[in-house]
Amino acid sequence: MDFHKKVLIAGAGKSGVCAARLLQKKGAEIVFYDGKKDVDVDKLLGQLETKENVAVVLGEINDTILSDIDLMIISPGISIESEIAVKVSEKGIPIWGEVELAYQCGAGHLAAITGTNGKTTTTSLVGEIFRNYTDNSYTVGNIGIPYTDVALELNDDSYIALEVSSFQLETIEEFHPRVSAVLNITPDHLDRHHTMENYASVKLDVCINQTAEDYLVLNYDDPITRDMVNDSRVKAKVIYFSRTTELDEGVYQKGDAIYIKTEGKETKVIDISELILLGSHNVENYMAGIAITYYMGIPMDNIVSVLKTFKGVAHRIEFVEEINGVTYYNDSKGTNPDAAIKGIQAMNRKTVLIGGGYDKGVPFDDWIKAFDGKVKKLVLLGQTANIIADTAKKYGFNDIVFVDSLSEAVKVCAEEAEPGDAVLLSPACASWGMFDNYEQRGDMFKEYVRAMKK
Ligand code: UMA
Repeated sequence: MDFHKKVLIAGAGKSGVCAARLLQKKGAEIVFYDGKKDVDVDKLLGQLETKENVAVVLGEINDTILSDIDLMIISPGISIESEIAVKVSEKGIPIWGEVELAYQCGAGHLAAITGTNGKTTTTSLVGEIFRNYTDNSYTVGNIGIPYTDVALELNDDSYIALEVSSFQLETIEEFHPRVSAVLNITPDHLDRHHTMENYASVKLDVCINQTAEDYLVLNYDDPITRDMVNDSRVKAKVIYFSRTTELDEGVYQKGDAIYIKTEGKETKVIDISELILLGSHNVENYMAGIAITYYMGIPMDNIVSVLKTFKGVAHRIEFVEEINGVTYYNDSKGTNPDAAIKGIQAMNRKTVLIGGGYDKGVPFDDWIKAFDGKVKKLVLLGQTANIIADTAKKYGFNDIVFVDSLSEAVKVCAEEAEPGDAVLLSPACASWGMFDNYEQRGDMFKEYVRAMKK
């Protein structure tokens, strides 16, 4: 596609900056827009290839600016129902996200991974398996490195492990992975997608351009993803993974080992005791990773050698320190109730739990029910603090402390926890509003914890 066009980039975060850099290399003229009036324009422009042919609009955008725009690239942080996106779409201007833009400019063998939870761990595992097979491999997307950042380095031999969020899937057109995966669906981002049906549906769009030559990996144990096979958008061959059922084809747990069955032939892949990451949710992530990479054509030897060494990702039930007999865990990536349930389930002792954050309009009932007598104190902060407290009280849990900041939360936890206890940051909410992202929240938590050791 010829990109000698005038492109409106909505959102001056890293997704927008990388899109702008790519488009400048392709000869585009850029109009940057951000709703935040206090964006540091010098810093923003300093990150671009050139300041020439770049305009920056902050706060309101007027119709004159939109009059000669050919394409809009929207950051995943901005809703497609936002005023600017609606205006642009009413003018018939195409709206893409970083995923569509990078796909149209890139090349290579693409595996796209979505779902509510386990995306980052699975994408990271898939990326490491690709790297074990070839140096020409990339791990990008919602995981934190925009796909657009590497698109122009890709060639036909590249292997790309792409984590895709529901927001990024709202704006795809030609995006076509060789293998796609929907790992599971539980409530998340309902403030943006409104209903579970919409949310699940946009996730399945990951396969919308796939053909019978491609593969769609689905979780057999999740009723929503299992039924996706019946959706008319699914043209790809469906490969299931399951912890509970021996499948006719796919990857499954049988006894204490993981097996793969293809064309009726069953092969043992690995004993679960050889895997480093604990928890049944991680067995699912491993199985998804095996299915994705196998159907991407990676030899089983490369897959198994990475399975034995893969240590997971930061901010996901990450051990931080043991101080005065109390073990601190950072699960800042527990950004929705289902992810946070996995966090609390992984604790094998009394736990002081830090929760709360940005309100995505999801219910907290199942998370509170998962406390299972393990949570001795719930320390709450952020927009959802009162909503969570009300839900907890409904289930008879009253050991709640409200705090105004993460540093205060860590202080309270240190006072409340006794030797042998755990302190767990697993907020069940996004970090937005108080932090830039979950990484910053997790890093700050680790910093406050480590400061107590000095
Ligand atoms: N903004 C507006 N108007 C709005 C909303 C936002 O102008 O109505 C502006 C903000 O002021 C900000 C920019 O848009 O300057 C958005 O920047 P950002 O830093 O929030 O986000 P991006 O750089 O666009 O980062 C995105 C993803 N962020 C979100 O989806 C919110 C990152 O996913 C992703 O790693 C990155 O691109 C690269 O692909 C993070 C995330 O939280 C990890 N994802 C959600 C999740 O995993 O649950 C979906």
